[in-house]
Amino acid sequence: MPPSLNELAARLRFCRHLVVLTGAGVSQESGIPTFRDALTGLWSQFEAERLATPAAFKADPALVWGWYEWRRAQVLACEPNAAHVAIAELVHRVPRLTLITQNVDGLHQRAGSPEVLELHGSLHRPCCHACRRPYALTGPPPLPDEGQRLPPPRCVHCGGRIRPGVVWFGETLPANILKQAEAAARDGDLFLSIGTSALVYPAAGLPWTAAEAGALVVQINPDTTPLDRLAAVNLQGTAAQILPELVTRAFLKTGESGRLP
Ligand code: BJW
Ligand code: ZN
Repeated sequence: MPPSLNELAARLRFCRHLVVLTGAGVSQESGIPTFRDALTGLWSQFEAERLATPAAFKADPALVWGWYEWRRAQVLACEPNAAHVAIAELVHRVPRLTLITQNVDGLHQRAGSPEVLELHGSLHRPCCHACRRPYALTGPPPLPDEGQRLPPPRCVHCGGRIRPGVVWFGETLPANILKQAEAAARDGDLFLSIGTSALVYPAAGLPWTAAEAGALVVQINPDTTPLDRLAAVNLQGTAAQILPELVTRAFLKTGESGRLP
């Protein structure tokens, strides 16, 4: 029988190394559409999966840059939600926490999580597509109209096109960050997979690595995913509903954790 929420809270209270993997679902309640939600408005003629490729950028850089600038403006207009805040709170409650995200929105950091392994980069750190040098953004973008093409700026060093600092399909993940995420998955005793469709590799392999190494894998998602058959516990619901309740039951209701700051 899967453990109840109270038993899971007890596992959380006494865990040694908590590993949290998040996906787009954790930001959904901040008003940011998930990656596999249909695009809306003027973007609805495109699929996110087709825009997030080096081939799309090569074919139509202004379309892809316009889409990312629109998304960056959207993210900057949103706030972290109760799920981001609960995760940030956990760093003070467990002996060791590794937070791994596939998200590029920066909301974990804005909620106060001090260290975040960003597997797929960040909307806020564009770089040159040719020489990879970082490009300094000069403040929030003017909100482009939905569907608006914007020519990407040029690199001051080599004249190459500036691109979003994210990892597209077919590109490799930052090796050092992936290595740290894989090491954490092998070491953790409790692994929470939150708000991810668990379809995109290598991130989707991390819970499998964790389970193989003996961690208890818990999933929080309102929908089904390929992880349903791996996770020892599937908490069906939204991240902002479930996480604060879990943290409260683990650390705040009993008052017996002994780990309060
Ligand atoms: C809620 C909720 C709420 C809703 N609360 N939940 C092995 C096997 C097969 C293929 C491959 C493989 N290894 C590599 C590949 C190829 C490819 C891949 O995985 N393809 C699959 C689609 C099959 N991977 C790659 O290309 C990666 N590179 C790589 O492996 O390099 C080496 C290599 C290259 C080529 C061949 C072989 C090896 C790179 C992957 C980069 C992914 N990049 C993107 C775009 C980032 C920039 C951007 O944002 O635009 O990252 S794609 C997109 O998917 C984005 C996301 O981070 C990522 C994951 O999506 P996520 O977060 O799971 O979101 P959704 O929308 O899918 O799901 C949301 C979930 O939330 C849903 O389940 C909802 O139910 C739930 N939810 N509301 C909680 N309130
Ligand atoms: Zn350059």
